[in-house]
Amino acid sequence: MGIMTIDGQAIEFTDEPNVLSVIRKAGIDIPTLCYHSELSIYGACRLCTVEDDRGKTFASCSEKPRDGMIIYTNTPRLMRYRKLILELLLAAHCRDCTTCIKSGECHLQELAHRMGVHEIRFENVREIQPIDTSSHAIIRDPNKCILCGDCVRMCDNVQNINAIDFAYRGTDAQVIPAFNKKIAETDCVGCGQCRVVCPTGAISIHTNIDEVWEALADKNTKVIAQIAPAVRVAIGDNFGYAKGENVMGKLVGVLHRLGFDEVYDTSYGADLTVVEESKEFIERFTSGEKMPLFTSCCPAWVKYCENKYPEFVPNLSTCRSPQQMFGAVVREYYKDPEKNEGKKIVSVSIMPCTAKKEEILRPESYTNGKQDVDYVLTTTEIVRMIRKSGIVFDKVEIEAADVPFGIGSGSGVIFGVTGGVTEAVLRRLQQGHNRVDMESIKKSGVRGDDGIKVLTYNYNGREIKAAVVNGLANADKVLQQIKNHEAEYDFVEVMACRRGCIMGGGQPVNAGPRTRKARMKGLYDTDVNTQIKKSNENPMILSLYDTLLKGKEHELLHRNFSG
Ligand code: HC1
Ligand code: SF4
Repeated sequence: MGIMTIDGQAIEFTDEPNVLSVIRKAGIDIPTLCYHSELSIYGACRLCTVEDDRGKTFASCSEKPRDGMIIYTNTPRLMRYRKLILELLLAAHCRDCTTCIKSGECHLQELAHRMGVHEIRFENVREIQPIDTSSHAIIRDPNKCILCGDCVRMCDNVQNINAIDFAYRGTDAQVIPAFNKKIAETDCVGCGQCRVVCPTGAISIHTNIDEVWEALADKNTKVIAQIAPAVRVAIGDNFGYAKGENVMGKLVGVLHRLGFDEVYDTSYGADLTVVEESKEFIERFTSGEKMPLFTSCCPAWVKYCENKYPEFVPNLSTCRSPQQMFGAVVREYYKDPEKNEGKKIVSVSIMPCTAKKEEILRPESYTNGKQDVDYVLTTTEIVRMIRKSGIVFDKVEIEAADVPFGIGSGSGVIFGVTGGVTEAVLRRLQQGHNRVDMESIKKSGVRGDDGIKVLTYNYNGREIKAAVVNGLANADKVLQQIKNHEAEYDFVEVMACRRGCIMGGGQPVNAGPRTRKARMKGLYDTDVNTQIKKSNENPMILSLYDTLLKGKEHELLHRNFSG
Protein backbone atom coordinates (compact mmCIF):
# COMPACT_ATOMS: atom_id res chain seq x y z
CA MET A 1 0.00 0.00 0.00
CA GLY A 2 1.18 3.52 -0.69
CA ILE A 3 0.42 6.82 -2.33
CA MET A 4 1.72 8.10 -5.63
CA THR A 5 1.16 11.38 -7.40
CA ILE A 6 -0.23 11.14 -10.92
CA ASP A 7 -0.51 14.39 -12.86
CA GLY A 8 -0.70 16.24 -9.53
CA GLN A 9 -3.37 13.95 -8.07
CA ALA A 10 -2.56 11.85 -4.96
CA ILE A 11 -3.66 8.27 -5.65
CA GLU A 12 -3.62 5.49 -3.10
CA PHE A 13 -2.69 2.02 -4.28
CA THR A 14 -2.93 -1.36 -2.60
CA ASP A 15 -2.41 -4.49 -4.64
CA GLU A 16 -2.37 -2.98 -8.14
CA PRO A 17 0.17 -5.02 -10.09
CA ASN A 18 1.70 -2.10 -11.97
CA VAL A 19 1.80 1.68 -12.35
CA LEU A 20 -0.55 1.39 -15.34
CA SER A 21 -3.32 0.00 -13.13
CA VAL A 22 -2.91 2.87 -10.67
CA ILE A 23 -3.08 5.37 -13.55
CA ARG A 24 -6.30 3.75 -14.74
CA LYS A 25 -7.59 3.84 -11.16
CA ALA A 26 -6.98 7.60 -11.28
CA GLY A 27 -9.42 7.77 -14.20
CA ILE A 28 -6.84 8.21 -16.94
CA ASP A 29 -7.32 5.97 -19.96
CA ILE A 30 -3.71 5.70 -20.96
CA PRO A 31 -3.37 3.99 -24.37
CA THR A 32 -2.02 0.45 -24.68
CA LEU A 33 -1.90 -2.11 -27.44
CA CYS A 34 -0.17 -5.04 -25.79
CA TYR A 35 -1.49 -4.94 -22.24
CA HIS A 36 -4.22 -7.28 -21.02
CA SER A 37 -4.67 -7.69 -17.29
CA GLU A 38 -5.14 -11.46 -17.68
CA LEU A 39 -2.06 -12.06 -19.84
CA SER A 40 1.60 -11.89 -18.90
CA ILE A 41 3.24 -8.50 -19.36
CA TYR A 42 5.12 -8.05 -22.60
CA GLY A 43 5.89 -4.32 -22.59
CA ALA A 44 6.36 -4.20 -26.36
CA CYS A 45 4.16 -1.40 -27.62
CA ARG A 46 5.55 1.27 -25.20
CA LEU A 47 2.39 3.34 -25.63
CA CYS A 48 1.84 3.37 -21.88
CA THR A 49 5.17 5.11 -21.31
CA VAL A 50 5.06 7.80 -18.62
CA GLU A 51 7.57 10.28 -17.22
CA ASP A 52 8.70 10.74 -13.61
CA ASP A 53 9.67 13.95 -11.81
CA ARG A 54 13.30 13.51 -12.86
CA GLY A 55 12.37 13.24 -16.53
CA LYS A 56 12.95 9.48 -16.72
CA THR A 57 10.53 7.66 -19.01
CA PHE A 58 9.37 4.06 -18.55
CA ALA A 59 6.57 1.72 -19.66
CA SER A 60 3.97 1.88 -16.89
CA CYS A 61 2.72 -1.68 -17.52
CA SER A 62 6.00 -3.21 -16.42
CA GLU A 63 6.80 -0.95 -13.44
CA LYS A 64 5.70 -1.78 -9.89
CA PRO A 65 3.98 1.08 -8.03
CA ARG A 66 6.14 2.58 -5.26
CA ASP A 67 5.15 4.85 -2.44
CA GLY A 68 6.02 8.50 -3.16
CA MET A 69 6.34 8.11 -6.93
CA ILE A 70 5.57 11.26 -8.90
CA ILE A 71 4.59 10.65 -12.50
CA TYR A 72 3.19 12.50 -15.47
CA THR A 73 1.12 10.79 -18.14
CA ASN A 74 0.51 13.46 -20.72
CA THR A 75 3.54 15.71 -21.18
CA PRO A 76 4.23 17.11 -24.69
CA ARG A 77 7.18 14.72 -24.95
CA LEU A 78 4.96 11.71 -24.21
CA MET A 79 2.33 12.90 -26.67
CA ARG A 80 4.98 13.17 -29.42
CA TYR A 81 6.40 9.80 -28.46
CA ARG A 82 3.03 8.02 -28.64
CA LYS A 83 2.21 9.62 -31.95
CA LEU A 84 5.54 8.48 -33.37
CA ILE A 85 5.00 4.90 -32.14
CA LEU A 86 1.62 4.79 -33.85
CA GLU A 87 3.01 6.29 -37.01
CA LEU A 88 5.73 3.64 -37.14
CA LEU A 89 3.22 0.87 -36.49
CA LEU A 90 0.97 2.17 -39.24
CA ALA A 91 3.92 2.51 -41.58
CA ALA A 92 4.42 -1.26 -41.46
CA HIS A 93 0.71 -2.03 -41.59
CA CYS A 94 -1.53 -2.55 -44.57
CA ARG A 95 -3.72 0.52 -45.02
CA ASP A 96 -6.94 -0.85 -46.45
CA CYS A 97 -8.78 0.45 -43.39
CA THR A 98 -12.01 1.28 -45.19
CA THR A 99 -12.50 -2.29 -46.36
CA CYS A 100 -10.92 -4.05 -43.38
CA ILE A 101 -13.27 -6.39 -41.48
CA LYS A 102 -12.08 -4.77 -38.24
CA SER A 103 -12.79 -1.21 -39.36
CA GLY A 104 -14.68 0.62 -36.63
CA GLU A 105 -13.55 -1.89 -34.00
CA CYS A 106 -9.82 -1.73 -34.65
CA HIS A 107 -7.90 -0.60 -31.61
CA LEU A 108 -4.99 0.66 -33.72
CA GLN A 109 -7.35 2.74 -35.83
CA GLU A 110 -9.03 4.11 -32.72
CA LEU A 111 -5.71 5.09 -31.12
CA ALA A 112 -4.47 6.68 -34.35
CA HIS A 113 -7.56 8.88 -34.36
CA ARG A 114 -7.23 9.61 -30.68
CA MET A 115 -3.58 10.58 -30.96
CA GLY A 116 -4.17 12.70 -34.05
CA VAL A 117 -2.19 10.60 -36.52
CA HIS A 118 -3.55 11.78 -39.85
CA GLU A 119 -0.54 11.22 -42.05
CA ILE A 120 2.27 8.70 -42.15
CA ARG A 121 5.68 9.95 -43.15
CA PHE A 122 7.24 6.54 -43.73
CA GLU A 123 6.93 4.07 -46.55
CA ASN A 124 5.71 0.50 -45.91
CA VAL A 125 8.62 -1.73 -46.92
CA ARG A 126 7.22 -4.97 -45.54
CA GLU A 127 6.75 -7.74 -48.02
CA ILE A 128 3.11 -8.77 -48.58
CA GLN A 129 2.38 -12.09 -46.86
CA PRO A 130 -0.25 -14.65 -47.87
CA ILE A 131 -3.47 -14.73 -45.85
CA ASP A 132 -4.04 -18.02 -44.02
CA THR A 133 -7.62 -19.21 -44.56
CA SER A 134 -6.90 -22.85 -43.70
CA SER A 135 -8.95 -22.89 -40.47
CA HIS A 136 -12.74 -22.98 -40.49
CA ALA A 137 -12.70 -20.92 -37.30
CA ILE A 138 -10.26 -18.06 -37.81
CA ILE A 139 -8.40 -16.24 -40.58
CA ARG A 140 -4.87 -14.89 -40.14
CA ASP A 141 -3.77 -11.88 -42.13
CA PRO A 142 -0.10 -11.26 -41.25
CA ASN A 143 -0.16 -7.98 -43.16
CA LYS A 144 -2.26 -6.47 -40.41
CA CYS A 145 -0.20 -7.82 -37.53
CA ILE A 146 1.53 -5.19 -35.36
CA LEU A 147 3.56 -7.75 -33.36
CA CYS A 148 1.95 -6.83 -30.04
CA GLY A 149 2.05 -10.53 -29.11
CA ASP A 150 -1.42 -10.52 -27.51
CA CYS A 151 -2.51 -13.57 -29.51
CA VAL A 152 0.72 -15.42 -28.71
CA ARG A 153 0.27 -14.91 -24.98
CA MET A 154 -3.43 -15.74 -25.08
CA CYS A 155 -2.74 -18.97 -26.93
CA ASP A 156 0.07 -19.81 -24.53
CA ASN A 157 -0.85 -18.37 -21.09
CA VAL A 158 -4.60 -18.92 -21.09
CA GLN A 159 -5.04 -21.78 -23.56
CA ASN A 160 -1.73 -23.63 -23.16
CA ILE A 161 -1.62 -24.44 -26.86
CA ASN A 162 1.21 -22.41 -28.41
CA ALA A 163 -0.15 -22.70 -31.91
CA ILE A 164 1.45 -19.37 -32.86
CA ASP A 165 4.68 -17.62 -31.89
CA PHE A 166 7.18 -14.98 -32.92
CA ALA A 167 9.60 -15.90 -35.67
CA TYR A 168 12.53 -14.12 -37.34
CA ARG A 169 14.13 -10.91 -36.12
CA GLY A 170 14.10 -7.17 -36.60
CA THR A 171 12.04 -5.93 -39.53
CA ASP A 172 11.45 -9.55 -40.62
CA ALA A 173 9.74 -10.44 -37.34
CA GLN A 174 6.36 -12.15 -37.68
CA VAL A 175 3.80 -14.03 -35.63
CA ILE A 176 3.27 -17.37 -37.31
CA PRO A 177 2.54 -21.01 -36.50
CA ALA A 178 5.62 -23.14 -35.81
CA PHE A 179 7.61 -24.12 -38.94
CA ASN A 180 5.49 -21.67 -40.90
CA LYS A 181 2.71 -24.23 -41.14
CA LYS A 182 -0.86 -23.27 -41.91
CA ILE A 183 -2.86 -22.67 -38.74
CA ALA A 184 -5.08 -25.68 -39.53
CA GLU A 185 -1.99 -27.91 -39.46
CA THR A 186 -1.17 -26.96 -35.86
CA ASP A 187 -2.79 -27.91 -32.56
CA CYS A 188 -5.05 -24.84 -32.84
CA VAL A 189 -8.44 -25.71 -31.36
CA GLY A 190 -10.28 -22.87 -33.06
CA CYS A 191 -11.29 -21.20 -29.80
CA GLY A 192 -10.87 -17.74 -31.33
CA GLN A 193 -9.48 -16.26 -28.13
CA CYS A 194 -6.51 -14.90 -30.11
CA ARG A 195 -9.00 -13.03 -32.26
CA VAL A 196 -10.68 -11.59 -29.16
CA VAL A 197 -7.44 -9.92 -28.01
CA CYS A 198 -6.05 -9.04 -31.46
CA PRO A 199 -6.23 -5.23 -31.62
CA THR A 200 -6.32 -5.15 -35.43
CA GLY A 201 -7.75 -7.28 -38.24
CA ALA A 202 -4.76 -9.66 -38.18
CA ILE A 203 -6.94 -12.44 -36.75
CA SER A 204 -10.59 -12.49 -37.69
CA ILE A 205 -13.52 -14.87 -37.87
CA HIS A 206 -13.78 -17.24 -40.84
CA THR A 207 -17.09 -15.92 -41.96
CA ASN A 208 -20.06 -17.76 -43.52
CA ILE A 209 -22.21 -14.69 -44.02
CA ASP A 210 -22.34 -14.93 -47.83
CA GLU A 211 -23.55 -18.53 -47.84
CA VAL A 212 -26.32 -17.65 -45.41
CA TRP A 213 -27.44 -14.60 -47.45
CA GLU A 214 -27.64 -16.89 -50.44
CA ALA A 215 -29.80 -19.42 -48.59
CA LEU A 216 -32.07 -16.67 -47.30
CA ALA A 217 -32.62 -15.37 -50.81
CA ASP A 218 -33.50 -18.80 -52.22
CA LYS A 219 -37.27 -19.28 -52.38
CA ASN A 220 -36.88 -23.05 -52.57
CA THR A 221 -35.06 -23.18 -49.26
CA LYS A 222 -36.36 -23.22 -45.72
CA VAL A 223 -33.78 -21.62 -43.47
CA ILE A 224 -33.88 -22.69 -39.84
CA ALA A 225 -31.97 -20.88 -37.09
CA GLN A 226 -31.03 -21.91 -33.58
CA ILE A 227 -29.77 -19.27 -31.14
CA ALA A 228 -27.18 -20.24 -28.51
CA PRO A 229 -27.66 -19.19 -24.89
CA ALA A 230 -24.73 -16.74 -24.76
CA VAL A 231 -25.74 -14.79 -27.87
CA ARG A 232 -28.84 -13.24 -26.34
CA VAL A 233 -26.86 -11.41 -23.65
CA ALA A 234 -24.02 -10.24 -25.88
CA ILE A 235 -25.77 -8.74 -28.88
CA GLY A 236 -27.96 -6.02 -27.36
CA ASP A 237 -25.23 -3.54 -26.47
CA ASN A 238 -24.31 -3.36 -30.17
CA PHE A 239 -27.73 -1.82 -30.72
CA GLY A 240 -27.97 0.50 -27.75
CA TYR A 241 -29.23 -1.89 -25.07
CA ALA A 242 -27.59 -2.25 -21.66
CA LYS A 243 -24.66 -4.64 -21.49
CA GLY A 244 -25.80 -8.16 -20.67
CA GLU A 245 -29.48 -7.46 -21.30
CA ASN A 246 -31.26 -10.50 -22.67
CA VAL A 247 -32.67 -9.40 -26.04
CA MET A 248 -33.74 -12.85 -27.26
CA GLY A 249 -37.25 -11.62 -28.17
CA LYS A 250 -35.85 -8.81 -30.32
CA LEU A 251 -33.32 -11.11 -31.95
CA VAL A 252 -36.00 -13.63 -32.88
CA GLY A 253 -38.04 -10.81 -34.43
CA VAL A 254 -35.01 -9.53 -36.34
CA LEU A 255 -34.09 -13.00 -37.66
CA HIS A 256 -37.64 -13.50 -38.92
CA ARG A 257 -37.35 -10.15 -40.69
CA LEU A 258 -34.05 -11.21 -42.21
CA GLY A 259 -35.85 -14.15 -43.77
CA PHE A 260 -35.20 -17.07 -41.42
CA ASP A 261 -38.29 -19.26 -41.69
CA GLU A 262 -38.12 -20.72 -38.20
CA VAL A 263 -36.11 -19.45 -35.25
CA TYR A 264 -35.44 -21.86 -32.41
CA ASP A 265 -33.48 -21.88 -29.17
CA THR A 266 -30.30 -23.93 -28.61
CA SER A 267 -31.31 -24.07 -24.92
CA TYR A 268 -33.74 -26.74 -26.10
CA GLY A 269 -30.75 -28.72 -27.37
CA ALA A 270 -29.00 -28.06 -24.07
CA ASP A 271 -31.97 -29.60 -22.25
CA LEU A 272 -31.60 -32.71 -24.39
CA THR A 273 -27.90 -32.79 -23.53
CA VAL A 274 -28.64 -32.56 -19.81
CA VAL A 275 -31.10 -35.44 -19.97
CA GLU A 276 -28.71 -37.66 -21.94
CA GLU A 277 -25.56 -36.67 -20.09
CA SER A 278 -27.15 -37.14 -16.66
CA LYS A 279 -28.23 -40.63 -17.69
CA GLU A 280 -24.72 -41.40 -18.94
CA PHE A 281 -23.18 -39.96 -15.78
CA ILE A 282 -25.30 -42.04 -13.44
CA GLU A 283 -24.51 -45.20 -15.42
CA ARG A 284 -20.78 -44.51 -15.19
CA PHE A 285 -20.96 -43.33 -11.55
CA THR A 286 -22.71 -46.57 -10.64
CA SER A 287 -20.45 -48.87 -12.64
CA GLY A 288 -17.26 -46.89 -11.94
CA GLU A 289 -16.27 -47.13 -15.61
CA LYS A 290 -14.63 -44.33 -17.60
CA MET A 291 -14.57 -42.00 -14.64
CA PRO A 292 -14.45 -39.07 -14.28
CA LEU A 293 -16.92 -38.12 -16.94
CA PHE A 294 -15.81 -35.09 -18.95
CA THR A 295 -18.37 -32.85 -20.58
CA SER A 296 -18.10 -32.68 -24.35
CA CYS A 297 -20.24 -29.73 -25.41
CA CYS A 298 -17.26 -27.40 -25.97
CA PRO A 299 -15.58 -28.38 -29.26
CA ALA A 300 -12.34 -26.53 -28.52
CA TRP A 301 -11.97 -28.52 -25.30
CA VAL A 302 -12.77 -31.79 -27.07
CA LYS A 303 -10.07 -31.07 -29.63
CA TYR A 304 -7.61 -30.13 -26.89
CA CYS A 305 -8.30 -33.39 -25.08
CA GLU A 306 -7.84 -35.38 -28.31
CA ASN A 307 -4.60 -33.57 -29.19
CA LYS A 308 -2.91 -33.48 -25.80
CA TYR A 309 -4.53 -36.17 -23.68
CA PRO A 310 -5.75 -38.94 -26.01
CA GLU A 311 -5.73 -41.32 -23.03
CA PHE A 312 -8.67 -39.33 -21.62
CA VAL A 313 -10.79 -39.43 -24.78
CA PRO A 314 -12.88 -42.36 -23.45
CA ASN A 315 -13.77 -40.15 -20.47
CA LEU A 316 -15.47 -37.60 -22.72
CA SER A 317 -19.23 -37.86 -22.67
CA THR A 318 -20.57 -39.51 -25.81
CA CYS A 319 -23.33 -36.92 -25.92
CA ARG A 320 -23.30 -34.59 -28.88
CA SER A 321 -23.20 -30.92 -27.98
CA PRO A 322 -26.50 -29.04 -27.75
CA GLN A 323 -25.78 -27.51 -31.16
CA GLN A 324 -25.36 -30.95 -32.70
CA MET A 325 -28.26 -32.63 -30.90
CA PHE A 326 -30.40 -29.78 -32.04
CA GLY A 327 -29.09 -30.01 -35.59
CA ALA A 328 -29.84 -33.73 -35.77
CA VAL A 329 -33.34 -33.38 -34.32
CA VAL A 330 -34.21 -30.52 -36.66
CA ARG A 331 -32.93 -32.47 -39.67
CA GLU A 332 -35.06 -35.49 -38.67
CA TYR A 333 -38.13 -33.35 -38.03
CA TYR A 334 -37.99 -31.70 -41.43
CA LYS A 335 -37.72 -35.00 -43.27
CA ASP A 336 -41.49 -34.99 -43.14
CA PRO A 337 -42.76 -33.50 -46.47
CA GLU A 338 -45.53 -31.73 -44.60
CA LYS A 339 -42.94 -29.91 -42.54
CA ASN A 340 -40.41 -29.17 -45.27
CA GLU A 341 -43.08 -28.16 -47.80
CA GLY A 342 -40.94 -29.61 -50.56
CA LYS A 343 -38.10 -27.23 -49.82
CA LYS A 344 -34.43 -27.78 -49.08
CA ILE A 345 -33.58 -27.31 -45.41
CA VAL A 346 -30.63 -25.12 -44.48
CA SER A 347 -29.79 -25.26 -40.79
CA VAL A 348 -27.90 -22.30 -39.33
CA SER A 349 -26.76 -21.86 -35.78
CA ILE A 350 -26.04 -18.50 -34.22
CA MET A 351 -23.21 -19.08 -31.77
CA PRO A 352 -20.80 -17.11 -29.59
CA CYS A 353 -18.07 -19.48 -30.67
CA THR A 354 -15.66 -19.87 -33.59
CA ALA A 355 -14.89 -23.51 -32.74
CA LYS A 356 -18.53 -24.40 -33.41
CA LYS A 357 -17.73 -23.77 -37.09
CA GLU A 358 -15.35 -26.71 -36.92
CA GLU A 359 -17.65 -28.85 -34.77
CA ILE A 360 -20.34 -29.03 -37.48
CA LEU A 361 -17.75 -30.62 -39.80
CA ARG A 362 -16.72 -33.43 -37.45
CA PRO A 363 -17.88 -36.70 -39.03
CA GLU A 364 -18.61 -38.38 -35.69
CA SER A 365 -21.28 -35.72 -35.15
CA TYR A 366 -22.93 -36.44 -38.48
CA THR A 367 -26.14 -38.43 -38.66
CA ASN A 368 -25.87 -41.40 -41.00
CA GLY A 369 -22.88 -39.82 -42.69
CA LYS A 370 -24.57 -36.48 -43.32
CA GLN A 371 -23.77 -33.07 -41.88
CA ASP A 372 -26.64 -31.76 -39.74
CA VAL A 373 -25.88 -28.05 -39.23
CA ASP A 374 -24.95 -26.30 -42.47
CA TYR A 375 -23.50 -23.03 -41.21
CA VAL A 376 -22.47 -21.39 -37.97
CA LEU A 377 -22.70 -17.63 -37.70
CA THR A 378 -21.05 -16.04 -34.70
CA THR A 379 -22.69 -13.21 -32.77
CA THR A 380 -20.29 -10.82 -34.51
CA GLU A 381 -21.39 -12.02 -37.96
CA ILE A 382 -25.09 -11.75 -37.17
CA VAL A 383 -24.48 -8.18 -35.95
CA ARG A 384 -22.88 -7.44 -39.33
CA MET A 385 -25.81 -8.98 -41.20
CA ILE A 386 -28.34 -6.99 -39.21
CA ARG A 387 -26.40 -3.76 -39.85
CA LYS A 388 -26.13 -4.54 -43.55
CA SER A 389 -29.86 -5.22 -43.81
CA GLY A 390 -30.69 -1.79 -42.41
CA ILE A 391 -33.17 -3.33 -39.97
CA VAL A 392 -33.33 -1.10 -36.93
CA PHE A 393 -32.95 -3.56 -34.09
CA ASP A 394 -34.87 -1.69 -31.43
CA LYS A 395 -37.75 -0.86 -33.79
CA VAL A 396 -38.53 -4.54 -34.36
CA GLU A 397 -41.31 -6.03 -32.25
CA ILE A 398 -40.22 -8.77 -29.87
CA GLU A 399 -41.27 -12.27 -30.87
CA ALA A 400 -41.21 -15.66 -29.17
CA ALA A 401 -39.05 -18.39 -30.62
CA ASP A 402 -40.96 -20.86 -32.77
CA VAL A 403 -42.40 -24.19 -31.70
CA PRO A 404 -41.69 -27.02 -31.24
CA PHE A 405 -37.98 -26.28 -30.55
CA GLY A 406 -38.15 -22.79 -29.14
CA ILE A 407 -38.65 -23.55 -25.47
CA GLY A 408 -35.70 -24.13 -23.19
CA SER A 409 -35.53 -24.49 -19.44
CA GLY A 410 -33.50 -22.26 -17.11
CA SER A 411 -30.93 -25.05 -17.02
CA GLY A 412 -30.55 -24.86 -20.78
CA VAL A 413 -29.96 -21.13 -20.68
CA ILE A 414 -27.23 -21.17 -18.02
CA PHE A 415 -25.13 -23.47 -20.23
CA GLY A 416 -23.67 -20.27 -21.63
CA VAL A 417 -21.73 -19.49 -18.46
CA THR A 418 -19.02 -21.56 -16.78
CA GLY A 419 -20.58 -23.97 -14.29
CA GLY A 420 -23.88 -23.95 -16.15
CA VAL A 421 -23.62 -27.51 -17.44
CA THR A 422 -22.73 -28.86 -13.99
CA GLU A 423 -25.52 -26.89 -12.33
CA ALA A 424 -27.99 -28.17 -14.91
CA VAL A 425 -26.92 -31.79 -14.40
CA LEU A 426 -27.14 -31.44 -10.60
CA ARG A 427 -30.62 -30.00 -10.96
CA ARG A 428 -31.54 -33.03 -13.02
CA LEU A 429 -30.21 -35.33 -10.29
CA GLN A 430 -31.94 -33.41 -7.49
CA GLN A 431 -35.22 -34.99 -6.42
CA GLY A 432 -37.17 -31.81 -5.77
CA HIS A 433 -37.57 -28.84 -8.02
CA ASN A 434 -38.65 -25.99 -5.80
CA ARG A 435 -36.81 -22.76 -5.12
CA VAL A 436 -35.06 -24.14 -2.02
CA ASP A 437 -33.73 -27.18 -3.93
CA MET A 438 -32.41 -25.00 -6.72
CA GLU A 439 -30.88 -22.57 -4.23
CA SER A 440 -28.86 -25.29 -2.52
CA ILE A 441 -27.21 -26.22 -5.83
CA LYS A 442 -26.59 -22.61 -6.69
CA LYS A 443 -24.74 -22.19 -3.38
CA SER A 444 -22.65 -25.36 -3.84
CA GLY A 445 -19.75 -23.40 -5.32
CA VAL A 446 -20.73 -24.06 -8.93
CA ARG A 447 -21.05 -20.34 -9.74
CA GLY A 448 -18.45 -17.61 -10.01
CA ASP A 449 -15.68 -16.96 -12.47
CA ASP A 450 -12.73 -18.78 -10.93
CA GLY A 451 -10.80 -20.85 -13.47
CA ILE A 452 -11.12 -24.02 -11.39
CA LYS A 453 -13.94 -24.66 -8.94
CA VAL A 454 -14.34 -27.85 -6.94
CA LEU A 455 -17.62 -28.85 -5.32
CA THR A 456 -19.38 -31.81 -3.83
CA TYR A 457 -22.99 -32.88 -4.06
CA ASN A 458 -24.80 -35.55 -2.11
CA TYR A 459 -26.61 -37.98 -4.40
CA ASN A 460 -28.61 -40.70 -2.66
CA GLY A 461 -26.09 -40.77 0.20
CA ARG A 462 -23.04 -40.85 -2.11
CA GLU A 463 -20.81 -37.88 -2.65
CA ILE A 464 -20.31 -36.62 -6.21
CA LYS A 465 -17.14 -34.60 -6.57
CA ALA A 466 -17.15 -32.20 -9.48
CA ALA A 467 -14.60 -29.83 -10.98
CA VAL A 468 -15.74 -26.88 -13.07
CA VAL A 469 -13.00 -25.57 -15.31
CA ASN A 470 -12.71 -22.72 -17.79
CA GLY A 471 -9.64 -21.85 -19.85
CA LEU A 472 -7.59 -24.66 -21.34
CA ALA A 473 -4.49 -23.95 -19.25
CA ASN A 474 -6.71 -24.58 -16.22
CA ALA A 475 -8.02 -27.75 -17.86
CA ASP A 476 -4.43 -28.85 -18.24
CA LYS A 477 -3.83 -28.42 -14.49
CA VAL A 478 -6.87 -30.54 -13.66
CA LEU A 479 -5.92 -33.24 -16.17
CA GLN A 480 -2.43 -33.37 -14.72
CA GLN A 481 -3.89 -33.72 -11.20
CA ILE A 482 -6.08 -36.60 -12.36
CA LYS A 483 -3.25 -38.23 -14.27
CA ASN A 484 -0.89 -38.02 -11.29
CA HIS A 485 -3.60 -39.25 -8.88
CA GLU A 486 -3.40 -35.98 -6.96
CA ALA A 487 -7.14 -35.44 -7.22
CA GLU A 488 -10.18 -37.55 -7.94
CA TYR A 489 -13.32 -36.26 -9.53
CA ASP A 490 -16.53 -37.83 -10.74
CA PHE A 491 -17.68 -35.11 -13.09
CA VAL A 492 -15.52 -32.53 -14.86
CA GLU A 493 -16.98 -29.65 -16.86
CA VAL A 494 -14.59 -27.86 -19.18
CA MET A 495 -15.25 -24.79 -21.26
CA ALA A 496 -12.28 -23.60 -23.30
CA CYS A 497 -13.02 -19.91 -23.00
CA ARG A 498 -12.50 -18.13 -19.71
CA ARG A 499 -15.94 -17.71 -18.03
CA GLY A 500 -17.58 -19.95 -20.61
CA CYS A 501 -19.40 -19.19 -23.87
CA ILE A 502 -20.38 -15.69 -22.81
CA MET A 503 -16.76 -14.83 -23.62
CA GLY A 504 -16.54 -17.01 -26.72
CA GLY A 505 -14.21 -16.27 -29.61
CA GLY A 506 -17.06 -15.12 -31.85
CA GLN A 507 -18.56 -12.60 -29.46
CA PRO A 508 -18.28 -8.87 -30.11
CA VAL A 509 -14.89 -7.70 -28.84
CA ASN A 510 -13.81 -5.04 -26.34
CA ALA A 511 -15.56 -6.84 -23.50
CA GLY A 512 -13.96 -5.94 -20.19
CA PRO A 513 -14.85 -7.08 -16.65
CA ARG A 514 -18.05 -5.03 -16.60
CA THR A 515 -19.30 -6.75 -19.75
CA ARG A 516 -18.35 -10.18 -18.43
CA LYS A 517 -20.30 -9.65 -15.22
CA ALA A 518 -23.28 -8.21 -17.08
CA ARG A 519 -23.44 -11.17 -19.49
CA MET A 520 -23.22 -13.61 -16.60
CA LYS A 521 -25.95 -11.81 -14.71
CA GLY A 522 -28.06 -11.65 -17.88
CA LEU A 523 -28.10 -15.45 -18.15
CA TYR A 524 -28.69 -16.06 -14.45
CA ASP A 525 -31.52 -13.50 -14.43
CA THR A 526 -33.07 -15.28 -17.42
CA ASP A 527 -32.99 -18.50 -15.44
CA VAL A 528 -34.68 -16.79 -12.49
CA ASN A 529 -37.45 -15.63 -14.81
CA THR A 530 -37.93 -19.05 -16.39
CA GLN A 531 -40.51 -21.21 -14.68
CA ILE A 532 -39.14 -24.54 -15.87
CA LYS A 533 -35.83 -24.92 -14.12
CA LYS A 534 -35.00 -28.54 -14.84
CA SER A 535 -34.25 -29.83 -18.32
CA ASN A 536 -36.19 -33.04 -17.77
CA GLU A 537 -39.30 -31.02 -16.94
CA ASN A 538 -39.32 -29.21 -20.28
CA PRO A 539 -42.59 -30.54 -21.75
CA MET A 540 -41.32 -30.14 -25.30
CA ILE A 541 -38.41 -32.44 -24.49
CA LEU A 542 -40.61 -35.06 -22.87
CA SER A 543 -42.91 -35.25 -25.87
CA LEU A 544 -39.93 -35.59 -28.22
CA TYR A 545 -38.78 -38.78 -26.46
CA ASP A 546 -42.21 -40.28 -27.08
CA THR A 547 -42.29 -39.33 -30.74
CA LEU A 548 -39.39 -38.36 -33.01
CA LEU A 549 -36.68 -39.71 -30.72
CA LYS A 550 -38.27 -43.06 -30.01
CA GLY A 551 -35.63 -45.70 -30.72
CA LYS A 552 -33.35 -43.06 -32.24
CA GLU A 553 -31.75 -41.60 -29.11
CA HIS A 554 -28.35 -43.01 -29.92
CA GLU A 555 -28.46 -42.22 -33.63
CA LEU A 556 -29.43 -38.59 -33.13
CA LEU A 557 -27.99 -37.61 -29.78
CA HIS A 558 -24.67 -39.44 -29.39
CA ARG A 559 -21.39 -39.73 -31.24
CA ASN A 560 -18.23 -41.77 -31.34
CA PHE A 561 -14.99 -40.02 -30.59
CA SER A 562 -11.90 -40.76 -32.56
CA GLY A 563 -8.69 -41.75 -30.79
FE1 HC1 B 1 -22.28 -22.61 -25.83
FE2 HC1 B 1 -23.47 -24.82 -25.78
S1 HC1 B 1 -23.34 -23.40 -24.02
S2 HC1 B 1 -21.20 -24.64 -26.08
O1 HC1 B 1 -21.09 -22.07 -24.79
O2 HC1 B 1 -23.24 -26.39 -24.75
O3 HC1 B 1 -21.08 -21.84 -28.40
O4 HC1 B 1 -23.98 -20.19 -25.58
O5 HC1 B 1 -24.48 -22.97 -27.74
O6 HC1 B 1 -23.68 -26.51 -28.31
O7 HC1 B 1 -26.49 -24.62 -25.44
C1 HC1 B 1 -21.52 -21.99 -27.40
C2 HC1 B 1 -23.26 -20.99 -25.68
C3 HC1 B 1 -23.76 -23.27 -26.88
C4 HC1 B 1 -23.69 -25.86 -27.35
C5 HC1 B 1 -25.36 -24.79 -25.57
FE1 SF4 C 1 -4.57 -20.43 -30.19
FE2 SF4 C 1 -7.28 -20.56 -29.96
FE3 SF4 C 1 -6.12 -18.75 -31.56
FE4 SF4 C 1 -6.05 -21.31 -32.25
S1 SF4 C 1 -7.88 -20.05 -32.09
S2 SF4 C 1 -4.36 -19.86 -32.37
S3 SF4 C 1 -5.88 -22.28 -30.23
S4 SF4 C 1 -5.93 -18.87 -29.30
